[in-house]
Amino acid sequence: MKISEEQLKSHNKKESEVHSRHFDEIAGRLDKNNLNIESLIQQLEQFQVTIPSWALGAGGTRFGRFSIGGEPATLGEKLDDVGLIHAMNRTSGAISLHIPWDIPDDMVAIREKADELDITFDAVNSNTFQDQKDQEYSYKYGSLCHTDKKIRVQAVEHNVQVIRYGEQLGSKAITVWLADGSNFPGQQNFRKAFERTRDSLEKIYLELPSDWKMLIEYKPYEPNFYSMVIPDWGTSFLLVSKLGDKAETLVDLGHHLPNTNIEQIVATLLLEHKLGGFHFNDSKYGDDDLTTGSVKPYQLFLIFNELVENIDHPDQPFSQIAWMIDASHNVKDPLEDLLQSVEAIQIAFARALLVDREQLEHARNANDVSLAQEVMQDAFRTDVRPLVAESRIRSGAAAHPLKLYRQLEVRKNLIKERGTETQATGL
Ligand code: PSV
Ligand code: MN
Repeated sequence: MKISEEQLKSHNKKESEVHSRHFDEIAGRLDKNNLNIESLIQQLEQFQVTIPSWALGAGGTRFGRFSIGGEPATLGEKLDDVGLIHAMNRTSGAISLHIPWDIPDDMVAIREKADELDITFDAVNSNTFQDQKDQEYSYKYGSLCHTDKKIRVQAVEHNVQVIRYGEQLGSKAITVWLADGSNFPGQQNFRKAFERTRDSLEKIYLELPSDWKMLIEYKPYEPNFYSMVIPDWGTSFLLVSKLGDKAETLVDLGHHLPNTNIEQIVATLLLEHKLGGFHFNDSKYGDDDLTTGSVKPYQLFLIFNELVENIDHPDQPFSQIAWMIDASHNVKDPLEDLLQSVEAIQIAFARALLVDREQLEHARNANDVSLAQEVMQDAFRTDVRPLVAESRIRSGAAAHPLKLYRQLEVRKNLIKERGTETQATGL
């Protein structure tokens, strides 16, 4: 299924009266506060959020999975789905591939298709957390940290292969997430596991093309429950600092223990120029992989507040940060969920752009705690949806992507095209 320009235009025409009223209202208000609305909208127009290839089908838990129907069965169909999202929001012009779930069998055809849909390839992801059918050694007891050199070599070679696929696709980064760790006290020598991991990462790092980055994720638990080799941002930071300039930390919002101050982690990584990117999602308890902004929108805003405060820093360019979603959809239509996530991220960004930085600085210096809170919450409580919609309309997208998605009965069409039995690769 493709969404035509006529369909977008006719949707926007129907929405235009209500949209103009809402937009004029907020534009007038912001104008009075001396905010440059044009530059704000331009920043929103330029902002892109990458869609993960593994989040286009229904996810599952270890208790089962409920099929959604019309799921993309091939990488080509996954690109089509990202194309649909991008046509509706013009903010999702990139896909992040997970190898070996999404190995392109025909590289030329896949690149051509991506070009047609105006989609680029963001970071490629390696997978040493699952055993594959044709794999010689098992990752049951770890990969890059394994006690057995043969297994470490196999895992390093896999990561190098992922880089090679990425080069052919035009990617510029590899994201490494390790499930390595231990389930019981005494099982693993922490120091040796760390050293072996560092040595393996060094070998992968040496294979990076000169204009590439290596992004290293961290996660406190799961699938190992006693210890993880890279459990937190500090350990990731230690590794990326040892590796070199091309290595940076990736912050997956779900990879923190409850109540961790993620915005403070973001601030510290920005200070050290080591913030490589994000995996956006939301959670109540752990790595719940829920729709971004659905549970803790204020936290998302506070994260963007740190990012915007640093937006003009030459050593950590905002445009170089990898903005990616990492989510799983158990009860929602994945495409609806992704549209909602992207919009929540745009809303958080727009609100952060509204923060009166001068007044905030003044409040901080004067230790005026109440005023500092007022400044933050004034921005957070502003309904910026008309600004986000305006930026979409100007870039040729839909005023209300989710509304259009439903009006066009996209899922029904996908089921008609692909059937009810297809299953996308991923977890
Ligand atoms: C692990 O929980 C993770 O966040 C990593 O990014 C993986 O690549 C992805 O999820 C797999 O679903
Ligand atoms: Mn992740």
